[in-house]
Amino acid sequence: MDSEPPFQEFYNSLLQEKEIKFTAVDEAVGEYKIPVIDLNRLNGSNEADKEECKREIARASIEWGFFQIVNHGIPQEVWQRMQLEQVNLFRQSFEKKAGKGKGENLPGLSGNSYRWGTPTAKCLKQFSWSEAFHISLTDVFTSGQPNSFSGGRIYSVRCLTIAEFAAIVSSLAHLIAEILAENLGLKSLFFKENCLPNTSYLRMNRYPPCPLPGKVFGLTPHTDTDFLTIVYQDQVGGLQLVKDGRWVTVKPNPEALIINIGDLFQAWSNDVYMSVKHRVMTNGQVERFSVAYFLCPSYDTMIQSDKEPQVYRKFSYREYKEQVQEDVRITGGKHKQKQIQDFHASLITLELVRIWDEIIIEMLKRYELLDSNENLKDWVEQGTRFQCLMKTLDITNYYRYSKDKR
Ligand SMILES: O=C(O)CCC(=O)C(=O)O
Repeated sequence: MDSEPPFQEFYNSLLQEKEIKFTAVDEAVGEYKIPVIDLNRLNGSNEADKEECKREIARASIEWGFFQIVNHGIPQEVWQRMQLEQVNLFRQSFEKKAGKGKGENLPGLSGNSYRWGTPTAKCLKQFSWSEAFHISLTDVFTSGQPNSFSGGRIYSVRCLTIAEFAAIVSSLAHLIAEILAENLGLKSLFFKENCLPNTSYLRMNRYPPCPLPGKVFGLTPHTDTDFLTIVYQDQVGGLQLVKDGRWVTVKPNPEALIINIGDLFQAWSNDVYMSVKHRVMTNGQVERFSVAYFLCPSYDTMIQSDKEPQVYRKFSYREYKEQVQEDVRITGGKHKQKQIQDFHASLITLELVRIWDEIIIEMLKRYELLDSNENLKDWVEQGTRFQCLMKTLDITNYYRYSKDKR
C-alpha cells in the first residue's frame, strides 16, 4: 500500500541488528488494570463522593503516575468522527505525508508535523516502529480559508473535528490539573494562565504491523515533557508502563481514557506526583491507533514548586524542552527522567559551589589576602573555581611558608 512508510528499506541496517536484548527487568510481567476512576461523581450533588473521586485521582497520580477515567463526557459520536479522520489521515499516500514539508500539504497541518520511524536512532533500542502526526492547535485554528461572505473562515471537516475534540479534551485536562493542584493545597490559576489552547498539542499515532513483533518498540520508553497527557488507545493493546520497577501492560478499556502525569507536574509538585516511563510494544498482525493530548504551558512559563526544600531548581519550559532536544540529538534517545534529575543534580552542584566559595573566602581572609567577598568574584571570573582554589592554596602555602621563615 503506498500509504505505508518504507521502514524496512529505509532503516535496513538498523533492523539488521540482532534483536533488542531484553533483560528480565525489560520483560513485561503481565496485564494490569490500572486504577479506573469514575468522573461522574464530580457532577453529582454528593460532596463526599466528589471528594472521594478527587482523592482517588491524587492517589493514583502519586502511586502509579497513570490512571484511567470513565464517564469523561466525550460524546461517542465525536470519538467516532475523530477516529475516522485519523484513519483517513494515515491512509494518505506516504509521498503526501512525508514529502517536502512533511504533512504541510494536508489541510490543518504545518510542515514537519509528520514523523515516521526514528531518524536520530543510533541503535535498534532507540527505534520506534510507528508514524505520527504532531498537531499544533494553532495550525488547526488558523488553517481555514478566508470566507469573503461572512468575513470568517471555512475549515475542512478534519480541522473542525480536531478542534472540537481538542476543546473537550483540553477542558478535561484542565479539570484534572486543577484537582491535582488543589490536592497540593494550591487553588491556583496557574494552568488557566499558562496552558493556553495554542500551547498544548495533539499527537495522532499509528503503529503498523511489524515483522519483528516484541523485538522492536512501537514507541521507545519515555516520560512526557508536559504537565499531563490524555491518551485514547484502541483495542489492540501494547501500551506498557513501569510499576514498582517492572514493566506492566495496560489492558485496553474501550470506555476509558488514560491519564498520565508528565515531567512538569513531577517538578511542580516537588516529586509528589510521578512522571512514569511508558512504551508501546509492536504487534505482528494488526495496526494500532492512539491519540494523545499533551497539556503544555507557554515556553516562558517558569516551573517551580512552592514546597520546601525544593527538589528541583526553578526552570523555564523552554529551557527544559531544549535540554530534552539536545539530549535526543547527542545520545539518539530521549531520557526525560534523566533531564529532570539533571535539574536536581544542578541544585546539589549549586550548593557545593556555595560551600566551596565559603571555604575559599575563609582561607583568603585568614591569610589577610581578602577583606571583602567582592574580590572573590574577580578571582572566579579569571578562571575556573578549581584553578581559583589552587591559586588560593599556592598563595596561602607561600604565605604560611614565608611567615614561618620570618
Ligand atoms: O500510543 C500510546 O498508547 C501512547 C502514546 C504515547 O506515549 C505518546 O504519544 O507519547
